Amino acid sequence: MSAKKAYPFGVIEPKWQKYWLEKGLFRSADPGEEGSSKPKFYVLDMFPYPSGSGLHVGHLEGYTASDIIARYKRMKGFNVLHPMGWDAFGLPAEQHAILTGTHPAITTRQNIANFKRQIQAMGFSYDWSREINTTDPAYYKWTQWIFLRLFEKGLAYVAEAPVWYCPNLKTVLANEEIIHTPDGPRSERGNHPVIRKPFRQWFLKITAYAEKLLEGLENVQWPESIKEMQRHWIGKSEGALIQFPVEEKEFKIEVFTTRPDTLFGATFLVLAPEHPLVEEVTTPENRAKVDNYRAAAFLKSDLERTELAKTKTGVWTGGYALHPVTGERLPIWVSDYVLMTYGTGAIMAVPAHDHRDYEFAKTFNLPIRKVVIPEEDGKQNETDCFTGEGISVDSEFISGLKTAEAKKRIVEWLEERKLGKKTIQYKLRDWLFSRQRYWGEPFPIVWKEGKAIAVSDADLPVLLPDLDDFTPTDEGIAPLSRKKEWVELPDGTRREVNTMPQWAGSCWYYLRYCDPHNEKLPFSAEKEKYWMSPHGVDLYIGGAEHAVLHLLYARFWHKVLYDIGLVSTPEPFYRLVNQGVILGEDNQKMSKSRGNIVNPDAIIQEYGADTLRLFEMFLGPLQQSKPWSSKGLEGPHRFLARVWRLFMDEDGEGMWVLRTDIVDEQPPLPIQKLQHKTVAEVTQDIENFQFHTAIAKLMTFVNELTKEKTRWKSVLEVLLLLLSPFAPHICEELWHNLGHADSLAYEPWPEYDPKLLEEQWVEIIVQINGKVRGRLSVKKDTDKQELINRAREHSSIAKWLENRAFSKIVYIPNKLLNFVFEPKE
Ligand code: ANZ
Repeated sequence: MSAKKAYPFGVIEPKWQKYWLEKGLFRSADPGEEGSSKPKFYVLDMFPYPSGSGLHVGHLEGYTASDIIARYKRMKGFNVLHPMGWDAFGLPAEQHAILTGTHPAITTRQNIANFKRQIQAMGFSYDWSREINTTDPAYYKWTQWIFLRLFEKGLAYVAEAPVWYCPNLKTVLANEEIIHTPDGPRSERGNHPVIRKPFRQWFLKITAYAEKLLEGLENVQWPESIKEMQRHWIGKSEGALIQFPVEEKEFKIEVFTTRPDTLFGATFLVLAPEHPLVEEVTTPENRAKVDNYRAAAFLKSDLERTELAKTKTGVWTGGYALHPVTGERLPIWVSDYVLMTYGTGAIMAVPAHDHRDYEFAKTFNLPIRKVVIPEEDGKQNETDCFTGEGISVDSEFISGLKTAEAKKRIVEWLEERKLGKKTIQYKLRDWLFSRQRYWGEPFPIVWKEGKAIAVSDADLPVLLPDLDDFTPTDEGIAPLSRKKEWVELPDGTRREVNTMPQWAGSCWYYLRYCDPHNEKLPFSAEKEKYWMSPHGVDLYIGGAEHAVLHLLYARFWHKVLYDIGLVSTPEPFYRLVNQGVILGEDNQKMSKSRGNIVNPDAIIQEYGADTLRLFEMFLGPLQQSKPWSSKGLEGPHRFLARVWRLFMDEDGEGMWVLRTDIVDEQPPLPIQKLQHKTVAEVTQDIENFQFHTAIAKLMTFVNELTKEKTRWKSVLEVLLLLLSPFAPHICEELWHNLGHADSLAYEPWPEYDPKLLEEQWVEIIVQINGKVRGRLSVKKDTDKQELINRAREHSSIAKWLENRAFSKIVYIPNKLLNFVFEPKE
């Protein structure tokens, strides 16, 4: 008997998939429906873009993890929302259409069918009655509707701006869609070179939410690295704006600095090449030089311009500014290391304390004046450029002050004389929200006499019309502009011809899952509140590559919806878990060109979905990157075959029958102990997303049981329940063979008796305002935060914690956790 065909997965798996689907077993109960009085748990996957190449093993890693949690939570007594859908607008379907002439809607439909087949073949417990598709007019109607809410609030506007344009893709791209490589800036999608070009575009005012987007990060359970990336992207800097009068002119140049305390070390000013005052300050003798320099700078990317290592370039304008305190003449230069898109586009250069200014001063022989010294002696003369904080020197009335105090004093002084003020700057830019492409949501906007007018809600959706030719034009004019009868309306208005970027549909899809068939609203308040309270989606699993794009955009839309009272929580996603990247067997990123992509269909054919699920989790810790190994499939497969043979035997004709030595008796104490230990450990591991170690413990359990002469039915049942979130098909089959009529999907998760465990297990009493509301069995010395998380997710405790802010948590190690709330008014 070959190990591969060691049990009949080819029969069992389709059979149970059909059973689950036909019974609608994983339909979650909406508020008011039977089952909705249970505590709820919303576990979300990042929905896929249905590409032509089908699912890859990386998708399956995250989806397997979320499915384990969904199945586990159901058994723990939760009403689980676990939906799936398709993020189906986007470039690849359109590129394919341009090449083959097939309408993107057709390709998309085929790809979705293929993805769905592959996902269902994995036995994931999705509630398919909630399936959504961002390209469905019944869905994008509401994407347009939400856009109109942003438009009404002044958060969507049109502006002419230099933006990234990709000549290959023939579209403009958002900052977030550009990657900076040693060969210059490139498009994230397709890796094509991109250039800067001025264009009339739609923008969303995400900058208005910079502070809220920062603050909200404090209240979510996300990996610190992702929070850091968002903080960095938002880029908050506290500093000052300082006015420098210009010699012989009426106007002043305003600079932004984070180090106003270094004002007395400023020896020249630098303007960005695009700065409007360059014209005004440049003297006739310097004009030609300055103009040439500006033209060259326009072609460079911001990253090229600001790179530290780069040799500094620049030109003198011939003009002078005056130091606001001393009145000293400071030459005004133009250099491309100063960006027009940040601060005021002008800086005071302090070469003794800023590296870039230092390089510039060295290159052009400009004076360097030291005005800050380190607090500790000794370090004093280590370098000519000291960027740290310290004590001000040679700085008139701020000399002798420490940096923080010096900043405060100088800003007060400038504010009193209206020469400057405190300010906060963000690196975040408004979100470029239009694309000159076909396959996206049309804007619900018409134009009249140069004015953008909202299409009324009653006229939504604005349907995407059919086209014969999807090719964008060289000038980046949207393909929809060719459809004259669509663009020109009888009342003389013209439709907006750009479409929304792919990110639009994924900004709110998790809300639509709460109420996917609502025809009157994007979702009802009641359903939104039921599924999203108290803190948003309970668990969101997906790739870390979405750290700033999707996860920032969705948070922004959510916060706008929160401000207009459409959603009940300030943040969309409470807990975020990133699965690690699965590399090819060669330890390289999987890609078509390397030929190291693994096709799940072939594996399911050969080993079955249960083996693939186990294997995906057994590769290593969920959050870590790890290489694929086809040889590794044998291990989990043999394990499942061993599980099978604990229950089943071949009869004389080669048919599988239930073993005759399974007994309905109390197992001996050592087996009981093993069982309770396994339950405790597997439970703890699942709670901590340590699926690989949970599987290892189940393997040990099975090995030990295989050694025994007797098969105790009660122990075998516990094994099936524990294994079922990982390998649901084989467990359903064996559960059924043991004589159960119903699926095990809603059987209570096995309990364990702490008395039967070694003494390192303790029972924690959980109190709410001093009243006992539940108990948690955990390993001794489990830390406080972990306990709080466990309590929040515990079926009988969770409801006491929902929607309430507690004032303190009393914790007595290994004994008690008491949540203390302010009394209700
Ligand atoms: C004087 C100074 C002295 C500065 C010093 C730094 C150190 P972050 O922290 O990134 O906000 N700056 C301001 N606007 C700029 C622009 N448009 N392009 C390039 N550089 C710009 O950096 C703020 C600092 O970056 C500002 O503070 C300014 O240089 C520079 F010892 O002003 B500083």
